Amino acid sequence: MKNAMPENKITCRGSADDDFAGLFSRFALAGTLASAQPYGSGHIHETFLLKTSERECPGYILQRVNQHIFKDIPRLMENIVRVTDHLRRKLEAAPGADPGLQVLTVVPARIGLPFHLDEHGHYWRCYVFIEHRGQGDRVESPRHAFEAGTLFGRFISLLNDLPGPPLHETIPGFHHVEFHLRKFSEVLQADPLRRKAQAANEIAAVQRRAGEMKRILRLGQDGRIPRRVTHNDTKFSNLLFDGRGRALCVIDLDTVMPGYVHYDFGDAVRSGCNRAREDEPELGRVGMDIDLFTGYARGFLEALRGCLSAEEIAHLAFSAKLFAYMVGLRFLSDYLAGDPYFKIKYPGHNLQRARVQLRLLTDMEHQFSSMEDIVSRLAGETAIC
Ligand code: ADP
Ligand code: GN1
Ligand code: MG
Repeated sequence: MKNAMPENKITCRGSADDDFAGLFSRFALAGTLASAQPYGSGHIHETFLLKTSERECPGYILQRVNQHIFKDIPRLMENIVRVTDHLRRKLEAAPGADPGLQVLTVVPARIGLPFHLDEHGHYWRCYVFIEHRGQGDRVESPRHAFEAGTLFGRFISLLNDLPGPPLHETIPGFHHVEFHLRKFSEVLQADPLRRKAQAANEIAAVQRRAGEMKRILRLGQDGRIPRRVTHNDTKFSNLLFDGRGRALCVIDLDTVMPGYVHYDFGDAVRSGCNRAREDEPELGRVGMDIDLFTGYARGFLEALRGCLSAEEIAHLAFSAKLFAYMVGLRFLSDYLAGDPYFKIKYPGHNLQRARVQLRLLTDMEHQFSSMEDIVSRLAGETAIC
């Protein structure tokens, strides 16, 4: 793991014009604004750490929410308020829990809404900054992977009884592989920047596997696996860790909505069990660490003991391949389209990210029977319903 550092100064768009003092005054914040700095390495929003002059006041995370990706921010924030309220209520009743550190706290705007809409039409939101010592960008031990699995598994289990209507779908088709394949075909056809030739191998790798990747979609369509409330962006960097390496809090709740358990298992494995970074330049270093996989699977299955069906468990190992594939496909489409979606730091960044995912997928294919054995052994150690 590495400490959370302000990394995205280069890609921070539009921040120079933002009036942080004005924004600070719009939210129900305690203290006096001392500084505002770009923060974190997320690919989607413009994120800032706000510090106050008073020692006793916490820091805050202020985000300009990406409106190109999230089309209905009031509904998105409605989801987040429902989810964080529910998690907080559950944790308040749990002995030894610390909801202030373990759940995101949304700070409302002074007019009472959970966001602020500025005069330029930008949506802003604010969270209490959670003190942490590390993020899951690099996972160094099976113990950390276990911690991550426990937290993401517990997230699903705590939200199993979320009352009320289904959450809003904040990005339609977010994990619908056919939808992503259609977008890919369109951009390939148009090839607006004439980038197709540089990505010929990756394009072929995606096309070759398109059929087999529809498995989870079909299981869902046939009603063989249940819809649950899932996080849907279980990249390890969306976990905060404390100084003792314990996973504290799940962050980045924009995509919490109905999904399959496979989404949270698969995305976490492809992000956290890779020996290399998501944009590793040296492809020879990319590969899935089977010990990290085992650690993650153990934590996840233990946290969901008694909750998952045999059918769900049977496809967990496959979901890791699906997410290496689908995230690779999305990076590749974004590269071909001219990088409108994921923030980049250099022109071929998304192509390199796609290469890493596809290399990881190939390595998972080699290790697949071991992955299946591990999941079935660990699941056998936990009761299933
Ligand atoms: P993105 O969708 O762009 O990844 P995130 O919501 O994940 O946006 O936030 C970006 C980064 O900001 C995170 O990776 C983390 O470093 C930091 N962050 C977000 N919320 C908090 C919080 N409440 N406390 C501490 N750090 C946070
Ligand atoms: C984005 O928001 P962030 O940086 O945690 C993306 C995920 C991708 C990931 C790849 C809303 O995650 O789906 O898997 O990048 N989030 C969204 O790094 O598209
Ligand atoms: Mg994030």
